[in-house]
Amino acid sequence: MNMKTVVILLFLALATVFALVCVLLTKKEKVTTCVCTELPSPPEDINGEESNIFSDLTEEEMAQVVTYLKDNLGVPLQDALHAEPADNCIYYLDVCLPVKADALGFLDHSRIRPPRQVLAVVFFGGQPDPNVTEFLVGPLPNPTYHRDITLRKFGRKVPYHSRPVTEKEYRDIDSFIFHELSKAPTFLKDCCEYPEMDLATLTTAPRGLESGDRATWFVLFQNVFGSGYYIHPVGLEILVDHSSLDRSQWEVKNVFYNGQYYQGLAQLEKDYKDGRVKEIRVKRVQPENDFASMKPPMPPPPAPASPLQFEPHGKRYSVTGSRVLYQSWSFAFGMNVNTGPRLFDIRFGKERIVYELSLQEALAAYGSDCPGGMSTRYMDGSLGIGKFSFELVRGVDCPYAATYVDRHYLIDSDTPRLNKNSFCIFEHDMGVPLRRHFSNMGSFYYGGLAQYALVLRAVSTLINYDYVWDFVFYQNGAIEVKVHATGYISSSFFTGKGKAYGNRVGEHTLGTMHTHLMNYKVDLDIEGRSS
Ligand SMILES: *[C@@H]1O[C@H](CO)[C@@H](O)[C@H](O)[C@H]1NC(C)=O
Ligand SMILES: [Cu+2]
Repeated sequence: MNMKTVVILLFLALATVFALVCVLLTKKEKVTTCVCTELPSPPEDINGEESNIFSDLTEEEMAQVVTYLKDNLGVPLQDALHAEPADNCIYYLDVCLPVKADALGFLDHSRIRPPRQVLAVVFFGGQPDPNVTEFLVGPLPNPTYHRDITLRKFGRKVPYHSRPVTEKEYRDIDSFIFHELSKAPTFLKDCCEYPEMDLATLTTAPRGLESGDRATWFVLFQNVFGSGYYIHPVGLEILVDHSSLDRSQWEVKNVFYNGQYYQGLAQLEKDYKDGRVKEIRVKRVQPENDFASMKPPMPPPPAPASPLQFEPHGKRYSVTGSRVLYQSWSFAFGMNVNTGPRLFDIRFGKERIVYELSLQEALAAYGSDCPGGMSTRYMDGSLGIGKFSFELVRGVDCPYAATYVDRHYLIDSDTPRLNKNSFCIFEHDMGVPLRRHFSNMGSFYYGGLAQYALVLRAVSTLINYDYVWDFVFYQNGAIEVKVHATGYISSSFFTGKGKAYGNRVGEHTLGTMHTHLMNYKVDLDIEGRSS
């Protein structure tokens, strides 16, 4: 089959959105990151730089809040890294930005600096009526209060079954699935050369169709070392009900293999032995014929080095903490562990033109003739667009000379983790003039302006996909927001009937039809806040 069809690099020149033709215009103050009113009078801090009211939490701040919560919630808190569903644990922390009026009061009207506060999301699994609670914790650096803001924010209790799946729960589900596989040894030996073949599971979402459900289709793939296993499905999919807080009560609700459903793996084994399963033998992929490999099949021929841009007089922008200055531009930037990159207080010249410009969600909806694929509607904000924003490779992910910035996050664990060099900032020649005119009518003249722009970039790897998030600042006052999607496609097993749902990209692989939707919040404040 054709290599090109398989590969992987989807240059979906998606969603090139100019901020001035915005996706979403939020002029109302109703939308706030979290509820931070009714504050005790905060100590005035005159030392911090202006923009740091928008800064992400530092590693030290996260540690302070973890310690505070452990000492003050009055219940034992397990580390989410090891917590069972029936334990209490901190799920994640994020800075709780001040409401806009307080932020502007401070920035524009020399009012008091809003206190630095934290949103702490806690899973209370260790009580008769488990729930998810959101606390406002403050003020940093030495927290003295925590307030339950759940009811005010959501208007109801947040049900425990709706909580996101932690890394620990994924590991436990995996052990559960591999234990279940031992119920179909003959079938798995014949279809998939298992256990010689290394199998891996892939989650899907949503985890049910109605409130209360917590059951996920896991799709099995051949795990090839150094390869995107997303395009090596073996045909087996398993619906696991992991709603019980007692792991020994988890159940296989359904099994799908090559177009047929079975009640469980023991049933599949029995039906197979009785000759009622149409099995397709999937061969173990060898490294030399692995169409999913990122390794070139042969070393590239020697070639002169590729062009590089250089900055003859050094950088023409500066990055101080979370604030970037570039020509007439100034903005603060950060990363929400769930929703991804966020920018605040974007000024052009002396004026603030955007209060907030932030990614909110990336959604991908799939079609397939296999249950995992056909039910998949990923909402990546629930997986962690910021959490999965990993290290950028100098000279590939961003220009060689870019400035790289680290981010810490705290989710699924009590220990802050470091995503090194996960933002990059660079000024670049855009390769096309901003404007030009050559005249030979009436008189001869030429006027042109070379175009350079400043780019803030992060890349999130959400399972198979890699989304390149760009925020581009042009000399003429335009802001461009764009995303490139690359990485691997998502796939289903090719059952013979799959062509209505995508393209056959491998002997057993159906590249499934899908659509992407990215949602940004843009709060424009051009010429003041009222028009
Ligand atoms: C959730 O559990 C916490 C901890 O026990 C409790 O303080 C809170 O009131 C509960 N929330 C609701 C809405 O029941
Ligand atoms: Cu896609």
